[in-house]
Amino acid sequence: MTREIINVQVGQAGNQVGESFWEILLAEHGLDAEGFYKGNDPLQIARVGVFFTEVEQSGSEKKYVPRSVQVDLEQGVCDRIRASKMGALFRPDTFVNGDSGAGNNWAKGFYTEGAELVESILDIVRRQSEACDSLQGFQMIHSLGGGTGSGLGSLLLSKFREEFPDRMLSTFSILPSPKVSETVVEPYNALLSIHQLVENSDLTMCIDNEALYDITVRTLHTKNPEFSDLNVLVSQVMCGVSTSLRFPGQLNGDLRKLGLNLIPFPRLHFLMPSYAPFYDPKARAFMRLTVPDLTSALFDRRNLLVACDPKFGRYLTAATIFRGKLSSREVEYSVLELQRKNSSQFVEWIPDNVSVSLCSVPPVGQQQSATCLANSTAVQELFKRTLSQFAAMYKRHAFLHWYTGEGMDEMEFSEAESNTHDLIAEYQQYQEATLEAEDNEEFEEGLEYAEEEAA
Ligand SMILES: Nc1nc2c(ncn2[C@@H]2O[C@H](COP(=O)(O)OP(=O)(O)OP(=O)(O)O)[C@@H](O)[C@H]2O)c(=O)[nH]1
Ligand SMILES: [Mg+2]
Repeated sequence: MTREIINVQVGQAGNQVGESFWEILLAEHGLDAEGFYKGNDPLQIARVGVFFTEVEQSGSEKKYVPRSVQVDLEQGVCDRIRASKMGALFRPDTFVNGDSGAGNNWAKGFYTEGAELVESILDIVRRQSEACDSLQGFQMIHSLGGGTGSGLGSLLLSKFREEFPDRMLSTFSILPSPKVSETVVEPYNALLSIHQLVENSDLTMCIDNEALYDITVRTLHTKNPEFSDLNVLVSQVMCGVSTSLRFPGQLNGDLRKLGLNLIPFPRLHFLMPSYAPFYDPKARAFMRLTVPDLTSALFDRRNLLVACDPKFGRYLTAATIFRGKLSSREVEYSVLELQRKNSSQFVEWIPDNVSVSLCSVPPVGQQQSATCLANSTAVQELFKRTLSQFAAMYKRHAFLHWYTGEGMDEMEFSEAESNTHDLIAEYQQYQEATLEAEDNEEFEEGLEYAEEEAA
């Protein structure tokens, strides 16, 4: 039986990243631009139903279309996708557009412009879920810096939670960076979204534009990266992350199992993806990575999609997936070795906290690759960065009238601020937690203190 996922892409970043994600997915599953299977490896097609719906065709050929909804509050991006070579593949009745945009305002996405579109989006989602054998959950692609992906995206998550309480909700959430965008209110939009994600998402893969920019400039030697350059990285990583969901295998085969292995505490579900190899296309011919090279790259900050240093935190859990014709024994050994040599970086109170899986199908055009999803306490750096940018403006109530003008209560800003404070404190507590009992008492007290502070 197929356990399906519904993809929902919201706003400009969501749709642009989604476009490259689906393009790679087609290639990996041997589908042509019209959705017909042209491959020759049964592994490619075995679990194609997780992300694609089979459509009846006259004749014997089967056609596969993405199970996806494309949402934006402006026309432009979706129109461009409709007109692109990918455009023909999405069902025309799965596009939902407004025309006024959310103008970088989270409140417009969540409370006003976006709220008007919610019912029509839910209608499509309901129809898609009814056509499923056994829906496992949702995947949302969106940015947190603008108004639509962040505001309407958050609203949609809360609606999914209400209507599908027992399905998994996962997000690929793109965090803003001043290196990539100059809009001043992005920290507001991002923090308001984080506040929602803490409650309404089960698994959030944090994709940080700051890190994407750095990798593109430093590793790929692209001088002035554009969104399309960054999105190639994001979609590679998304394909890596979803490998265990899309190909047959034992480990982490669905979103719930992935969540079970990675999330020790419900609020701490913000994962940092890393990927190897990122390469300069010009140098590609000379690349040949050994298994230990791949492994150490996964735990190297330069391969991480979040601009923070994992060395300053500790790994609660991690899931690695290696692709290509690799020896499973060698892969397991090399991950264990890495943990042994860096044992202080992995919390000792979760034994065996790094899982390893192997998929023999490599990414198209590559011999081998590896992806890691890490639940590391170092992710607090990302929240600290966003929080301090938020707090600087909020202290003076700058730009607040744009939000209250949409009917938003100022309280929501302070709630978002204190929720994020708590989140950072929780990561810090678990970073310092040890096996010993006396420390644990202090630890419990610390947590209680943090809770009282929050109340
Ligand atoms: N990586 C990446 N980031 C993007 C892309 N497009 C926009 N961003 C970032 O996303 C944030 C802006 O959000 P958008 O997705 O453009 O906004 P939106 O969701 O369409 O919302 P509004 O346009 O405000 O209604 C900024 O931080 C941008 O740097 C993209 O294609 N890729
Ligand atoms: Mg937009």
